[in-house]
Amino acid sequence: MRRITLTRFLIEAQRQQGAQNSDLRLLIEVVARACKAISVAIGKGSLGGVLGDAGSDNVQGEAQKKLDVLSNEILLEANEWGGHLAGMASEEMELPHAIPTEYPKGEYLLLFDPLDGSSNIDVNISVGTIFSVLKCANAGCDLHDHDFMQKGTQQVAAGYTVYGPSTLLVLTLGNGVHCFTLDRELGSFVLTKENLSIPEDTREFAINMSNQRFWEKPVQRYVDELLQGKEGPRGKDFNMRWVASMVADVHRILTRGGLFMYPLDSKTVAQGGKLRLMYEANPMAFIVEQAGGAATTGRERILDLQPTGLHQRVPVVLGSKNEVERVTRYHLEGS
Ligand code: AHM
Ligand code: MG
Repeated sequence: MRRITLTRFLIEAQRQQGAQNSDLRLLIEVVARACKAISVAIGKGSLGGVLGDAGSDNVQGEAQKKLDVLSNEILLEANEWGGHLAGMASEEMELPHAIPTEYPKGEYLLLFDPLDGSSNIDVNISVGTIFSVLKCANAGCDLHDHDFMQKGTQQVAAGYTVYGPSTLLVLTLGNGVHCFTLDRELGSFVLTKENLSIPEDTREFAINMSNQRFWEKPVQRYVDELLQGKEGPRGKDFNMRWVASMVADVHRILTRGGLFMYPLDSKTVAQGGKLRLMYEANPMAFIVEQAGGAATTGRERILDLQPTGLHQRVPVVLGSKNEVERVTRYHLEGS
C-alpha cells in the first residue's frame, strides 16, 4: 500500500490543482506539527502535570484549563516565525495576535480553537483543535479585527485534530475532505481516508438534551418527532450520542452520518448561541459541506453569515443533509 504522508499529500495537491501556494502548504504543515505537540502533551496527562485548571478565565469568562493555555501557546509559537501569516486569532485571546515585528509577514490569517471540548480533558475523553484559514486583504498592514470579518465561504482551508484513541487530522482545502492518522512512532500524519462523505440520511442525532426546556419550538418539534421512533411521524427509531466535544461529535458524523445541533436556547439567546462562528462553526461547516453534508443556524447557511465579531456566537445545526434541511424547514415555518 502506498503510504502518503501529509507532506506528500500537500505537495501532490499543489502540483495537481495549482490551487495552493507553498505558503499555504507550510501553514498546514506547521499547524499539523503544533497539533502533534498538543497530542503529546495530552497523551502524558497527569504524568505531564497538564491536567486541571489554569486558574484564569478567557475573554468569554470561561475558566481556562492548563491545556487550553498550553495548546494556545504551542499554536502561536509554531506559527509566528514562518513568514506565512498576517496574524492569528484564538478562542483564548480577546484580540488578534499580530506577527512580532522581527518576523516576516505572509498573506494568511489563522483562526483556532486550540482545545475544543476542554471540559472533557480531566475525564480522559476526546478533545480536539479546530482551525480556519482566511486570506488577509490587508497583508503587510497593521492587523485589526475587521481583517478577520470574512464570510465562511472565503475560507481557503479548514480542519480539526481529534485527540482520541488515535490522533486524527481532518482537512479540507476546498476540494473534498481527507483524514490523516498520526503515526506516533514516526511522528508523521499518514493519509488514511480520502474524500469523506456524509450519508444524506441518518438515524442518529447529537444534542445536549438537558437543555430541552430552553429550546425554541422548531427544535422541540424536531426532537420530539425523533423520540417517538417507529410509532411517530418519522416511522423509524433514532439513536442519540453526545460527547460534549464538538470535534468528536462532528468526526462521528463524518464517519457514519448523523445530525449535530447546538441550537439557540433561552439561556444563550442573549449572546447569539453557544458555539463560536469564526473558529468553531465556520471551519466545521466548511468541512461538513465539503463532505456532502449541510450546516445552518436553523435559519441560514452558516458559511453565508457576515461576521460581526471575532468571538461571535451562533446556533449550529450540521450533518446529514436531509435532517439539516428538515430542521431548517421547521425553523422557517416557525413551529
Ligand atoms: P469549548 O470550546 O469551551 O470547549 O466549548 C465548546 C464545546 C463543544 O465542543 C461542545 O459541543 C459543547 O461545548 C458542549 O457544550 P455543553 O457542555 O453545554 O454540552
Ligand atoms: Mg470550542
